[in-house]
Amino acid sequence: MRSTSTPFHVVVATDENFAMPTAVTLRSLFTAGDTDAQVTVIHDGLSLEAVDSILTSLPPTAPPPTWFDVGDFDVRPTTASHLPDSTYFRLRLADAVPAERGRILYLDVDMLVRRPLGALAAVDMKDHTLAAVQSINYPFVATRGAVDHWRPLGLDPRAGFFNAGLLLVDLQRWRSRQVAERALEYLRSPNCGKGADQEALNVVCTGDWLPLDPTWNQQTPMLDDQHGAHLLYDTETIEAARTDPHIVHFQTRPKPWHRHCDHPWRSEWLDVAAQTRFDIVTDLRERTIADEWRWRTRRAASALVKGR
Ligand SMILES: [Mn+2]
Repeated sequence: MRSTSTPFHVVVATDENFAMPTAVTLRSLFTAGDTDAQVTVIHDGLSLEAVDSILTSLPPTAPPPTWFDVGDFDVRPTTASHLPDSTYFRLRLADAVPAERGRILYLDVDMLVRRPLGALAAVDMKDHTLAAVQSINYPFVATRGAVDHWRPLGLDPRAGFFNAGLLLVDLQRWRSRQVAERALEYLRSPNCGKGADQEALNVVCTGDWLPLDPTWNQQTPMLDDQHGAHLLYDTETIEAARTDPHIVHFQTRPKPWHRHCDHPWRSEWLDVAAQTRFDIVTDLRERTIADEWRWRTRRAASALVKGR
């Protein structure tokens, strides 16, 4: 059962560039059945236009989200990262919601919610700070690229490593264990690898997270048989997460808003996108034309340089 009678609280983090996918993720959340979900959007100064576009992309009956501006929250990890700065905003999630909230669900904005989240909201977290889905790419702490300095950090190499795209968070434990502060400290330490805040959260919460069924965070590598999902789950569990996931995570590029995306759940994402204020179909068409021109220009330039 839910620990409180208040509606489920969902937190997302975004910036101006991700306004459109944010609208799609939130629209999918309400469409999938969580019509009374409380939403907090963490951002770094969205334009009024972006805020308005996200707001008007939601069903008219949806409770309006609250907006939390991280201000000059400046995370400078010691290692260069391929990820957008907004990935670090999730570390502010406990500041962004009212103190009385027991638990919240953090979602990446490259996710498509397909089922109501009530069962997730009610999960018995068994005194863990987080519940999350184990990473398929980096299933264990000692997997190359997960926590490369696990030995000096004194971590169990065989401990699981989670994907941080979906986090069910016990806020009281998150605060009392100073998860955000310690994650920031790790990000600035020489041991920090390229895994950004996902790595930091795994280091800080190692052994302190409850593994969830993969249907709650269908990671892209689950879609084929070459990526080790079979080392973690039985065939039935994998099949269910593949064919009817509760949440799809468009984890890798191209994202569904990029051209050349052949992800099997893209068309469903586009269906939801079509219900938002963002004209993604026109956008994709224009981008296709722009890319075509860039390609032609590059080819012409390289022909000149190489003389052929
Ligand atoms: Mn993601």
